[in-house]
Amino acid sequence: MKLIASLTSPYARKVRIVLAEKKIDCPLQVDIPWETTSTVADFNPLGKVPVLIMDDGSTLYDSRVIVEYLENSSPVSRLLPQDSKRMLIETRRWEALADGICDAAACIVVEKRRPADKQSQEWIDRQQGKVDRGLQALSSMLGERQWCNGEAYSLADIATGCALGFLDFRFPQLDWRSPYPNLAALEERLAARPTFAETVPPAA
Ligand SMILES: N[C@@H](CCC(=O)N[C@@H](CS)C(=O)NCC(=O)O)C(=O)O
Repeated sequence: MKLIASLTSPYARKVRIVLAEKKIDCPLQVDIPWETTSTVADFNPLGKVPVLIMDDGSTLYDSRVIVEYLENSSPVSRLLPQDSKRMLIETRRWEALADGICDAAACIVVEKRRPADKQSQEWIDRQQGKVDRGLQALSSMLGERQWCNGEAYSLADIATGCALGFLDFRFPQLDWRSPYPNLAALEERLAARPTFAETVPPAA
């Protein structure tokens, strides 16, 4: 098995953390899909990372499918609730929300890379609204609990931590910690885990 990923992708970071938590050895092939030398489209027609290349040459994408596959492949460090369908679906909803915040944040990054006269402020504001409402929802869903969904660390925490880390990486000026101290405390707990510490995006 081999993972094709960029070191800055929050979706790839989620998969890398899941691999490390579950102690699954998987070499990493770094590929930056925006570069002309990228070969990721040979493995994923959408041209996006992460992609998991299986031993038989078949491929898995996107990150949610890869995570599901990994969770089903190894009983080590269960990251999805096993005994409650309701908790399982709620964990997936956390993941959808966290990934959706990353989708909106990535749209802003891409838009701001366009020449200034081609950028749409309306589009940027629309995406920013998703980020802002997403953070508000994460915070109110977390409340005073230690972990996102239930009493145990799960994929919900991993996805949320990767989204918060991506905001810090791409928008260091965005102060989400002051309005949402419960998310700040969660992020601190997550940052202390080796799997998070080892996958922090490199300085741009
Ligand atoms: N839903 C996908 C999102 C993947 C994604 O958007 N990856 C970005 C990197 S952060 C990418 O490869 N973008 C290249 C492109 O959109 O062409 C997942 O969860 O894997």
